[in-house]
Amino acid sequence: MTAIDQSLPVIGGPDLPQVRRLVTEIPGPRSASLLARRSAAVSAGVSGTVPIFAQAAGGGVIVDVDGNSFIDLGSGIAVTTVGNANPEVAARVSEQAARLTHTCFMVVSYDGYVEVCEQLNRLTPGDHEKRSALFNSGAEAVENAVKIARAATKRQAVIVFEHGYHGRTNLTMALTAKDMPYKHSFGPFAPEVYRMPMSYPFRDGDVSGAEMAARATLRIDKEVGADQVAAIIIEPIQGEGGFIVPAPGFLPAIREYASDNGIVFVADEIQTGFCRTGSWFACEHEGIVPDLITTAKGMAGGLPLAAVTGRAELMNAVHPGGLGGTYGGNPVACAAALGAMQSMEEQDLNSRARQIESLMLPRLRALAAADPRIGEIRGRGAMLAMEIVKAGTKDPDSALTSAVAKYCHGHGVVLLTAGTYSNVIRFLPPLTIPDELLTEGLDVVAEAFAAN
Ligand code: PLZ
Repeated sequence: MTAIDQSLPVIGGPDLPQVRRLVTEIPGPRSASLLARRSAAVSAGVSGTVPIFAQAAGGGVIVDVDGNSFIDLGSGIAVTTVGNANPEVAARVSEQAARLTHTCFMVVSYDGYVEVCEQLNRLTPGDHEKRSALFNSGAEAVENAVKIARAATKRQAVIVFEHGYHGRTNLTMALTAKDMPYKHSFGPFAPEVYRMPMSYPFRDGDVSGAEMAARATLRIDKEVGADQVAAIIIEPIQGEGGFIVPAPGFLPAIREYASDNGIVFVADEIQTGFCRTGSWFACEHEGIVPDLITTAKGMAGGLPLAAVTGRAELMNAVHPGGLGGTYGGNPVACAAALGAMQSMEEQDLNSRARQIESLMLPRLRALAAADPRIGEIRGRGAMLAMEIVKAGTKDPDSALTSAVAKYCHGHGVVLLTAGTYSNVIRFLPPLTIPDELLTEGLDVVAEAFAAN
């Protein structure tokens, strides 16, 4: 059962046939049998979205162990931006794995770590002097951003926003807004975390970004005290919260408030970063230069790697030895990141993300115009979403949302949902997906609405 079936693709990447093709019911017999083993071996606390097991993936498809080929509109939650099994990533990973797999950067240094930091310092917004530190997961990067901000400011309070998502560790659960499934029954949570109102144009009515920012900063002044605040952490476009793009002016006003009050402004670009929104970082759309930026996901083409990058004086304010971890910046993950960044630059994936936006938006807007249950289309680049409501209202319809996703999963499309109210369908295709597959994926989404 564990042996790879040689009649199915054993090499993924862009050469896989770029087709949607179902050859069994979903799940097929091999996936069904692996699902049974999964539930007998894996904690029930770890859930699954699409009931298949993957065999190979690349371009814009995921092939399962029964030979079904799915259109991938999720990129493993915004990770395989450069395509699954990207050839440059795979080549560098195998070269690195054959040379050395680990020394622990805190014990013996290696060049890949330094080169990734150089690239991060170069690519992130702002031309000030920067430093970076590498970690394993997005949550770990966010935790370390808080450590750095606290050490640098000698303050403790951390400001986050409604609908925000920052991870599943104890501190990052405290930073995350949503109870189910992320926080429920896992408290107590870390103290000194304060949640402020977020600009959510679809639900705010006619309130400008500046007004929403003033609501938040007045509350910081009154409830926390600006001079107590170490960091303000915000996703420039909220990911798990439902691809909420704040009203223009909101982010710049929060950024300015942070500067005026000696608060470290942290942009969590773990989901939005690395070409996803049509620029290297989503902050750039409003000309924001963060003090610290957290990155992960798309940066390393599928290998676990995360980073904090920021002003040298903040990053260097931590005592020597204060940051680290056994695996942070593992050489194989760094090799993958260098391959991924090379692909992004060589293939100009920022332009590709903008092309994907112009291909998808008219189609999504036409669907919304014809169906009152689609309340809003929003997002940027290859990070687009539809918010699903009961027709004629703004009441979230999570049942319809999951029915649409389920229909897509049964018809050869990997589709993800999101949102505080679990009523957002989100599109995060790999930027290597061919146009025809993207269009076909949207055809299936349209069928899903018609069938529900
Ligand atoms: N910050 C903005 O999007 C991860 C979480 C999926 P890790 N988002 C996907 C899930 O259900 O666990 C994320 C993010 C933002 C931080 C994180 C955390 O990154 O690598 O999952 O720890």
